[in-house]
Amino acid sequence: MTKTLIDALKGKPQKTPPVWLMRQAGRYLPEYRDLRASTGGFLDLVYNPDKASEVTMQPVRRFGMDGAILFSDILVVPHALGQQVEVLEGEGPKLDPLQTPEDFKRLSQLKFQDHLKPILETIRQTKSKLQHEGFDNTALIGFSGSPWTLACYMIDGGSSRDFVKTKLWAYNDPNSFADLMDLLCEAIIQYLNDQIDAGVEAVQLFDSWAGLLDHNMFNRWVIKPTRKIVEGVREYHPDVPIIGFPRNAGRLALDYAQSSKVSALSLDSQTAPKWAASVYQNLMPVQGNLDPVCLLAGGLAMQSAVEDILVHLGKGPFVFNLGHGVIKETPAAHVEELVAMIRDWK
Ligand code: 1CP
Repeated sequence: MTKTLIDALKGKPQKTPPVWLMRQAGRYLPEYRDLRASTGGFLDLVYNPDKASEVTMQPVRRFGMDGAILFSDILVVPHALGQQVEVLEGEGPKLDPLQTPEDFKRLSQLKFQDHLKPILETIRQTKSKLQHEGFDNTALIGFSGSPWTLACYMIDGGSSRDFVKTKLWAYNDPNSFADLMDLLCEAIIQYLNDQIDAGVEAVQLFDSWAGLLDHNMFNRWVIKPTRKIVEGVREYHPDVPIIGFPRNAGRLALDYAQSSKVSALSLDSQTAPKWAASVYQNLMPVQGNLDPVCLLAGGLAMQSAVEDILVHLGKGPFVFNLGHGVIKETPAAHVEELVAMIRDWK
């Protein structure tokens, strides 16, 4: 049976646009906070298939989303390559940063697939829960961070506004930086293919920090590696849609749409829906792009922004989403209202 989300991502307009939200599982949901409180660290939750599949199901059960995004994190990839990763309460991720090309020797693909087995088990358990609970139209979405965004965390060692260390490395020593990117591309191709074999029906590549690069760097470290990954996944799984999310890339997102070969483009909130309809939706299906703060605000502000998105993008191949992840203070009632508005829209 075909699912509306997958059909939309393959270019077929839907009468009612399918909807899912980035970070739809997380701290804004009381049931997530409960489960999180009964588990040690964040990564313990991620590597526990029983609990991670429960968390994946939470927003589906509550709101009836058309997409269930695997509950995990982009940082499991550097972790599986042997880098030390912690996610600290209230502080975000901390990694033992790569400081010289010598440090690459600490990374290895030897245990990569073994390390990620619990996540593939989460996928299998989630598929079975979706089926048993009657969510026949909900598609399971897998994901990875893109090489550039992963490199940002691996070299800077945690969150940053500008990831200067990573950019400096790419400017000063592009050859060793290319070695790291090649290793990441290979690992990501393997990981996404494994996720698809385990049951995900679409995948998203999160390039959260794509907007930090000038046009030359963007081409070399965002577009080219993305195309390589798309080709590496299509070789084994030609029919599985691949959504690209080059966040804050501005005008460069058009180059990405034209050259990266992704199946669909996830838009950040800066992109005007009317413009996106004429420029991007002619090229490929689009996904997006309500401002997460507008969802937090709710009320009239949210209603008019949602209307604007639906009027301009809703008739073409389109998936409703946010321009970035749900903010943790967001009332669940706003998400409920949002989903109802989309379902009622004609
Ligand atoms: O204790 C907690 O609950 C930790 C908070 C948290 C959560 C809920 C982290 C740590 N990761 C996640 C889940 C997560 N991360 C998902 C789950 C599925 C869903 O969307 O519901 C996904 C897809 C991600 C992806 C992710 N992690 C990205 C890409 C998307 C984005 O937000 O830009 C990035 C950049 C990360 C790194 C990361 N992990 C955690 C945090 C707080 C961050 C962001 C740090 C930063 O802003 O630099």
